[in-house]
Parts: sequence; structure tokens; C-alpha cells
Amino acid sequence: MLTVHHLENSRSQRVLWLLEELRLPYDVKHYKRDANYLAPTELKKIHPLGKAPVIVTDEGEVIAETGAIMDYILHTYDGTGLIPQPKTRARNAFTYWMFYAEGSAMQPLLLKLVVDRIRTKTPLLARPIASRIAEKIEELMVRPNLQANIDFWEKTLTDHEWFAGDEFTAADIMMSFPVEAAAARAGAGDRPHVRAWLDRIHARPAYGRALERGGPYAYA
Ligand SMILES: N[C@@H](CCC(=O)N[C@@H](CS)C(=O)NCC(=O)O)C(=O)O
Repeated sequence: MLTVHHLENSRSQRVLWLLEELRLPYDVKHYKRDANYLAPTELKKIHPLGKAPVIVTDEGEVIAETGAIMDYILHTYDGTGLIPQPKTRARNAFTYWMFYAEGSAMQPLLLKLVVDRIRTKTPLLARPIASRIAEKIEELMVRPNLQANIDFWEKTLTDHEWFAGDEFTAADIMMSFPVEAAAARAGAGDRPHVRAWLDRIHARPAYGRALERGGPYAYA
């Protein structure tokens, strides 16, 4: 049976959700974050980068990277209901959001995380200067970028109910982590169409079942 190596409060929640949407059987190996919010070194025994998610397929193949895992699951099992027909606008949009989620959306969010850590983790004596540097980085590189991305999501979800068009697809699953993280850290949930989309995904039975299998997930 397919095994998901799942880190609490992380991107790997999406893999559980996809498997639940497809009603596939799977095992979950749970990992807890350490005191620095990193993955435990144990995950490096599964994949050299030691990040989540990682899956081990029925054939014993190890696959990392959320997009690659989603692609494998969608094409190995019957994921056609979650992928728009080829050669359609919806399919092009689907491919775009599948790549965009990790390739572009996560960058300003990670930068924000780093800036917040500089503010809170710098030793007390150096904190005033560190905070000024953090503020400058945030002003120049983080806030405008995050706002542009959130505006883009709001516009997309104003035009259509789902990211790739009028139907729910795996691109919505892929986009859940950046949007949920931006709702938690950058106010994305205050935008009406982003909020409505978040409410729609959270109401899906498969999303609920994935939460039950996954354990702690701070972004739902
Ligand atoms: N682009 C990769 C990112 C993997 C990644 O950074 N995963 C995070 C989970 S949110 C992680 O393992 N963080 C713990 C760490 O870096 O030690 C993917 O989508 O799989």
C-alpha cells in the first residue's frame, strides 16, 4: 500500500486530501516538527532532503516534491475527474496553478517567515537593529509581492469558483497550502472571494477525512 511520510502542520496535508478525494487506501507515517519547527532528521532516511511530503509507492519507489507526488497519484490511479480535459483553457490554467503553487506563491510566504523569525529569534540586545532590517526587507520585498499574489487569487476566484475554472480540480488542492498559509500570516482570508473559496474547500468531506488522518494542521 502507498505510504505517505507526513509532517504535522505542513504541505503534506495536501497529499492526504488528494488521496481522500480519490478514495484510495494509504498508510500514513507521522512526523513531528522539532523545536526549530524543522522536520526531524529521521525523514532524511526516507529522502536525502528530509522534507515532507514524501511517498513510497506500492513498488517501493520513493517520490518527493508535492507536485511530483500529485502528478504520480493522478496518473497512476484514476485522477481524471480532478484534471480538466487536454487542450482546453481549463487544462492550461490547471497546469499553471499546479506549478505556480510551489514555484511562485510560496516564495514571498517563506521570505515573510524568515523576516518574522529575524524579529523574534534575534538575541535581545541585537533585536532593535535586526527589527529595523527586517522591516526594510518586509517593506521592499515581502509586502508588495504578497499583496500582488493575493490580489491575483482574489481576481481569479472572482472570475471563477475554482482556480482552474468552473470545476474543482487537483489545482485547488495544490493551492490550498499557499492560500491557507497566506490567510494565517498575511490576511488573505479577509478577501471575500478567497474567503469563500477557503470555506468551500474546508467544507469538502474529503478535506475533513484528510484532517482526521493527518493530525495537527494549524491552517484549516
Ligand atoms: N517544494 C517542496 C517543499 C518541501 C518542504 O519544504 N516541506 C516542508 C513542509 S511545509 C518541510 O519539510 N519543512 C521542514 C524542514 O524544512 O525541515 C514540496 O512541495 O514538497
